[in-house]
Amino acid sequence: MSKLPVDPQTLIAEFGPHLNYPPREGYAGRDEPDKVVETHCCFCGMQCGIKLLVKENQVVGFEPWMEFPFNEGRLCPKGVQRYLQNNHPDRLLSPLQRVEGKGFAPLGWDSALDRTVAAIRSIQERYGNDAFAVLSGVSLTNEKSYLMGKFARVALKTKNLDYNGRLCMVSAGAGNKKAFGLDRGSNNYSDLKGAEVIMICGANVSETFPTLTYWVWQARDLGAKLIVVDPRLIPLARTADLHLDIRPGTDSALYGAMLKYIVDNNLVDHDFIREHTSGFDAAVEAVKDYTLEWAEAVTGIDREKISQAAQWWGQANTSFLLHARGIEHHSKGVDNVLACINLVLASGRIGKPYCGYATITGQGNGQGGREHGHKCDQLPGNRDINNPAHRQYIAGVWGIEEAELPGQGYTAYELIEAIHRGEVKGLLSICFNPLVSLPNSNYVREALEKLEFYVAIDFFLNETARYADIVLAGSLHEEEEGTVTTAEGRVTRIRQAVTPPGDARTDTAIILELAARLGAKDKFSFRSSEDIFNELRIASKGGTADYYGITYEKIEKQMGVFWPCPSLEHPGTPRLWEDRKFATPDGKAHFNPVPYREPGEVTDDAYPVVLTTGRVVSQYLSGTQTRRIGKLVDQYPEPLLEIHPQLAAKYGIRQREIVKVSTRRGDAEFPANIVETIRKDTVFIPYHWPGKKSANQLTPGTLDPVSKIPEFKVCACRLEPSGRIAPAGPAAAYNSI
Ligand SMILES: Nc1nc2c(c(=O)[nH]1)N[C@H]1C(S)=C(S)[C@@H](COP(=O)(O)OP(=O)(O)OC[C@H]3O[C@@H](n4cnc5c(=O)[nH]c(N)nc54)[C@H](O)[C@@H]3O)O[C@H]1N2
Ligand SMILES: Nc1nc2c(c(=O)[nH]1)N[C@H]1C(S)=C(S)[C@@H](COP(=O)(O)OP(=O)(O)OC[C@H]3O[C@@H](n4cnc5c(=O)[nH]c(N)nc54)[C@H](O)[C@@H]3O)O[C@H]1N2
Ligand code: SF4
Ligand SMILES: [Mo]
Repeated sequence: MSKLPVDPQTLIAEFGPHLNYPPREGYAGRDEPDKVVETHCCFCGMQCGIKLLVKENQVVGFEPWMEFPFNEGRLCPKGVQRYLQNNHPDRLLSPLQRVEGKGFAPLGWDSALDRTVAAIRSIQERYGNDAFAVLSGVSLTNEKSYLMGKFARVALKTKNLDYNGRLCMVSAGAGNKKAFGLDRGSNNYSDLKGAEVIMICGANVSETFPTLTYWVWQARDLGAKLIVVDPRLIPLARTADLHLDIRPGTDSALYGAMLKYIVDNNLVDHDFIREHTSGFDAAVEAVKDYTLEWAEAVTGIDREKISQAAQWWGQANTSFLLHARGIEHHSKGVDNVLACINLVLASGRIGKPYCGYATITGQGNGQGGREHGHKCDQLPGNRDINNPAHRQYIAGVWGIEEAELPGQGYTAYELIEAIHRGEVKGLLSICFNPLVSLPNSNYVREALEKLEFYVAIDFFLNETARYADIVLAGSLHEEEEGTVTTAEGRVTRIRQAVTPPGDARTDTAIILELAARLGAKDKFSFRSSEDIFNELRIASKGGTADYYGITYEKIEKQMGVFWPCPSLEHPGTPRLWEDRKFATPDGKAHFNPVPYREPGEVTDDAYPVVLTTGRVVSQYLSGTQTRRIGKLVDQYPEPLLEIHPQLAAKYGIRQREIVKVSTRRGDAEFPANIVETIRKDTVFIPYHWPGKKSANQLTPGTLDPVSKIPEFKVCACRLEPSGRIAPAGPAAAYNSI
């Protein structure tokens, strides 16, 4: 054996016995990859840059991509495991058909597509075009999102198309459009660094957007004050200057009282308000009675903390306000968003260096996917399907008559209600697992059972697809070319690293083939993802989300381009509103009055405890992908009920005792995880699991009247200890944060 540079025993003593050094006899070491592909993580809206290592058309590993400007090589626990999906043994390698009583059997592509098209035709002939619905998802690229919108309206000719962003980004989208006329975070995240005050509302940043934490910490290192609004002492709140431990469902009361405080204490920017906004007086009038005492009673936050937060916010020279689903998943999600925006506008600190506001986009392409037309009320470029001029323009791009373009259809949960009523009889879903992710899952299951025909496109057999008649084996993020738009509004390139395994096909190939078989081949003659993107550019031209000046080449050259980018010469727009010209019809930013309303369901004697739901760092959404990755499962293998020691003591609940949680929808059992980091009147359950472990057996179908987002973040529940202690697993050691 050759002479070792360092004595192995010293190394083992220093680093422990896990160290594989010196190499085992005969160990060849890792092969060099055939290629290294610069692309992005497939999970959250940060879309961190990553390099995938490819050997023999399989993804075999990853390396950090240090040059990508947002994450500079940093990745979270999901990002470093994402590469394990391409070769996963559960991958769907061919289409499947359901064989009654026997599960699923493989099927050739021709038969699968023939059966699908015959079923669509039969349903549409008997019940009308709108009886066949589409549910799409925004883990899909911009190209596929655009394609799904066009496919539903032009090939299927149905109005009933909606997407999983309905459970995610729509409250923020509606609020942003009302206030600014455009739906995008105002600044890129490097502007966080120089903010004097950062207020983060209902966003568990360290667990849900871990790489964003870096930019917040940069600001803290430079002396910024950090205010966190969350019913739980989340990891970020532990290092905050102020943690506002809010009672779920009461955010608009807090922001209303803060607005009153800064107005009463003359801490607002009068010049900005006068010159660049409208509606200030009405917004102030709506909160005139929202005293600190009142706000304390409603929100459960000490009044001193509320006034301190308002003072810091009012006095700052630079600031950034961020929020996520904690304030948006409510029957007043849009109100909460508007109440935050009112605070930002009153401060005048927007559209300047280190002054910004943003909702933090959730899904991988939650930003681009909400702009290019697979929402029931929207056309590409974030155009309005009810606006005659917008309809005319898109009909022109698609080569159809305006009258042929369907109108507004049902939103995602309303579609489930329409299936119950018998109005919708058939469904195609892609990139969506509604049985796990929609509220009131027992009701959703009954709807799936009522469908005459259901076809799902996925690369894993998710829980909803188990109810499908046909499952079409689709592609993973790294198996197709395309673009996504990150939470910052930066359009980036997704590169194809490998082709889909086995007989699986790219999602695009599947949709194009279905369109052709439905008789619309002439409208779907794209030869590549870039072809689709080039049509999207034209379709978005002149819309608020204008991508016209963005090309694949420009994205490569600039390492991403921020929209709006209206012409080929335009460099893109990392920071919005620097010219103070807002995208509203009058060019001003709009304040909106936000009178306080109670949540859809409040506690009472029968259901005395507040239940809220959300995420953990190692699992992603409905869990279809991350529950298949061993290390992520080990980190948090099952859903636990987070409960404060005092509330646990009140019901005699012990650590890891199985607790029956009941709501008006149903009941479910979860082991208790007793933590001091949650309010004493609130319990929290993460929602990434299906069936009997699903938190959505408990959540209500109450929707925001404007955005139609479900109220995932607050309902009333009852707790009963079972007397049984759950066996200790790895989760026992995991104290949530
Ligand atoms: N690890 C991981 N990361 C993810 C995802 C994932 O599934 N797993 N999903 C991605 C997606 S699609 C999304 S949308 C984002 C979601 O990102 P977040 O919105 O950060 O995640 P949640 O856990 O849903 O909710 C955030 C926080 O809201 C708090 N909260 C609950 N009720 C209220 C309330 O009434 N008011 C306030 N102020 N706070 C409240 C909860 O305690 C929780 O800490 O994460 C993205 N990133
Ligand atoms: N109780 C509760 N419920 C919630 C939430 C909550 O906080 N609490 N959060 C809500 C939010 S914010 C969201 S975003 C939703 C998410 O809910 P879903 O969108 O239903 O969750 P996903 O797990 O992303 O399901 C997507 C499916 O798409 C597949 N998929 C992913 N990428 C691709 C692709 O490129 N091509 C194809 N063909 N398939 C793909 C995955 O394998 C998976 O089966 O859940 C919502 N539900
Ligand atoms: S922060 Fe989001 S995009 Fe980045 S590695 Fe983690 S899951 Fe992937
Ligand atoms: Mo989301």
